[in-house]
Amino acid sequence: MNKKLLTLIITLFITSTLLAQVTVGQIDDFEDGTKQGWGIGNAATNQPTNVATDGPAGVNDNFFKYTTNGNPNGAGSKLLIFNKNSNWIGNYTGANVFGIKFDVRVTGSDLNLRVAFQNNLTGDQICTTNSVVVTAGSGWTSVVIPITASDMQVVGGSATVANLLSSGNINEVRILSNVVPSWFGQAFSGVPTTLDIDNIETSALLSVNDNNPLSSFSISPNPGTDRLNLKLSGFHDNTNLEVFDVLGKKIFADRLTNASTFVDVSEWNAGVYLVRLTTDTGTQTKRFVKQ
Ligand SMILES: [Ca+2]
Ligand SMILES: [Ca+2]
Repeated sequence: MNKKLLTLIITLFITSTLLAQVTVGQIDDFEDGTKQGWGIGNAATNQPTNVATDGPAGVNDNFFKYTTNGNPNGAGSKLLIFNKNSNWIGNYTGANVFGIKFDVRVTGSDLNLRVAFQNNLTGDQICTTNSVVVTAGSGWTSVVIPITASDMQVVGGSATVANLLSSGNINEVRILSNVVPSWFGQAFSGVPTTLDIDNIETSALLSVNDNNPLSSFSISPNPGTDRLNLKLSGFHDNTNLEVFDVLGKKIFADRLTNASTFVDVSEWNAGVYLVRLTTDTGTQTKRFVKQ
């Protein structure tokens, strides 16, 4: 084969592979009338649907609806949806995806929502350690599920969470309800439970509250060598600072007493760190690179 043509084909292949990967800010809003790759097992007869109106934005806002069949087990009984589309696979750490955000409405049973991932090469599985509780009958609610290495635990196989998140081999994402971290959703026996969901988005910034006072917290310089300067738009009591390394190990923790502060990072190893601020109203995480 012609060398130039071969190079072109290889370049196109690499480009298309990169384009297919998960990216920050991608949103499944279901406005195209499809399920955008979200689904449940093929064996179930109660398949989810795209509903054309009554989403979080009201009239004509499409959303994804799944109702469990109320059976104690088997196809269609578990509160679990998954996606294997190319835009949901890849390297979440490398893509700076630290959270999964979505709008959700629940009827039937209260849900303990979690996000789980699988590595297709090893079969290893991870799930978020803490659940986000959504009460049945409370209408549309916005939630963010943090998915950094410190937010998740291994639920199948022998991977470490950090390695799986950065492996580039994630081939399946799940949104599920379970009282414990798991690769599987729980069945609500006898109680058909409905999950309405919309605007499923990958997020670089974690905030459980859009009015979060932390929304303008900044880090500088980034990358940095000696000092990590932190600036908050406003100061709130009970603001805790934690820093995690890329393996999810907490390497620094402090309670802030001021809207602007700094941490001496001169002794830290070069690499990527996650800087997390937590107040009574929410949590936000940013990425810091030590040179
Ligand atoms: Ca929508
Ligand atoms: Ca629409």
